[in-house]
Amino acid sequence: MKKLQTLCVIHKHPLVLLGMKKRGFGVGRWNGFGGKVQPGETIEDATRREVKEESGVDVREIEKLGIIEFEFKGNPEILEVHIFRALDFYGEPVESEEMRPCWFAVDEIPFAAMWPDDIYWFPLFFKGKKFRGKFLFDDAHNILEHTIAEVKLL
Ligand code: 8OG
Repeated sequence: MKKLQTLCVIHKHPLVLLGMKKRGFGVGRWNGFGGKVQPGETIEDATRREVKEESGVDVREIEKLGIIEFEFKGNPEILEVHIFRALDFYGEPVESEEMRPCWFAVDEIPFAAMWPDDIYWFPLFFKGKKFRGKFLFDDAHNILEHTIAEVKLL
């Protein structure tokens, strides 16, 4: 079974807006903003809605740069995460119940406090490359297997 998820990273060079996840899946990690796609919603609309709910800002133009599938050993569910870049936003970031936003320099991304796959694809993301990948994790969120490749089309 596949579950669609969105993830949006706001990249206002040389800074990136990340949020500290305060609860739920990925708690204690810095990440972009995103979540589940609701029935009847496009992936792009879900991305904009989640960014607004979690960070307080509006993103209009978003570009899909990646699709990554995540699997956890022993769990049949596959998370298909659609990863977007926003080069601009409107409003001021504010802390929500789910996320505490903070700006980071692109060369000071806190990979040690992020999902372990992020270090594999953020470099492609920053170059504006499109990519596809798959990661298999164990229960402790160690990467057991992975593929990541630049693609022309998503
Ligand atoms: O709604 P929920 O809290 O479940 O959203 C989870 C968010 O986390 C969603 O934006 C997708 C994102 N996400 C994963 N796995 C990974 C991952 O391995 N790396 C990153 N950077 N984000 C992930 O679900």
